[in-house]
Amino acid sequence: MNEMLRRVKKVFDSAGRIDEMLLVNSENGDPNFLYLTGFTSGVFEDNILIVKRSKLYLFTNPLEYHTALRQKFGGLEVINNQDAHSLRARIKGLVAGKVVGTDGANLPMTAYLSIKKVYAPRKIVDISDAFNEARAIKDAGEIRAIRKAVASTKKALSGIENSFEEGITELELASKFDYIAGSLGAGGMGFRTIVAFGKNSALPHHFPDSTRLRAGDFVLIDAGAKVGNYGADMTRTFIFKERRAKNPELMKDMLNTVKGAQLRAIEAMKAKRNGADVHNAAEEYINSASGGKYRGTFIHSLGHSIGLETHDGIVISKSVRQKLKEGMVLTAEPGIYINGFGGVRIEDDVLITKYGAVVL
Ligand SMILES: [Mn+2]
Repeated sequence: MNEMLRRVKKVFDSAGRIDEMLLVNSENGDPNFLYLTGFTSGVFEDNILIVKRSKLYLFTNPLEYHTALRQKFGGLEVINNQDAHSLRARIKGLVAGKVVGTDGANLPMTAYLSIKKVYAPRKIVDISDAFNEARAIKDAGEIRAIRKAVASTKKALSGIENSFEEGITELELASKFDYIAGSLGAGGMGFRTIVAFGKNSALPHHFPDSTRLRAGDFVLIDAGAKVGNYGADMTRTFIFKERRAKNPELMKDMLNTVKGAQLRAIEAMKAKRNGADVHNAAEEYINSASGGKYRGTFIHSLGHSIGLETHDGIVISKSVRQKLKEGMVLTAEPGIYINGFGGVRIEDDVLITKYGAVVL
């Protein structure tokens, strides 16, 4: 059984009783369509994928037929739809009277209603949770892609300080970062690169704007290069021209405290550990550091799983009782945010193995 058919099996195994799956890769793209095809090239808008336990049928059209054929694997049949009538007949032959699992999180209502009407399945079941469960544990191919994405993100982050200069805007630095990541082999970014200068760094999801860099500012960069369909998610915080900062001692103390918190979290990231324990290890460290002056400044969750999507299903926060498992890839990203002054976040991507956490 090849890796793609093993993914199919994983989803079937957690989906409960269904005869087959049917995905419609709508205009926005369905990550689960990518999960089951592994396609890294092409758009496949409105293409239909029907999945049986050991066979997948992709209904595509002349626009991307050859793109699909080039990425074909054992078990996948690519059908070139030339006319709507024979397409409907063929799909109906596969679907009518069956219990069909579909990706409710990514299926537009209009597509759902049309499947019901045109193909007449016996029942349509939402199996988006089964996809999340399968995707939480990465297989070897997925880990390979994530490692590459992390490597180019890390490399771009380690060279970005060379682009710091007084007066550069956040937008300019963000596009420089994306350019560098692209030249290191990334096929785009998994999300819009965050660059925040000075007090903007206290806003965890600040979008880069025309703010100019000044000596003594924090520079926070949160970015994730994409390789194949898989993205990294990393953050570094720098102090630009530290000797001209108004309060360099506080800035350095914030950096050291966040580093310490991240270390505590990563040490706690072991299989079978509760997600909340991992979050609390970091939060308690921040709350009690430096005489308690950062109490309450860590204002988001410790991390989340990454993969086909930047937020790939699992969250590590104080309210989550979910246990970590081998094969998960999670971020560890504690932060301290002081509104009106600035913020520090450090984020790395971690693979859970039977020997504990491995920082990618
Ligand atoms: Mn993140």
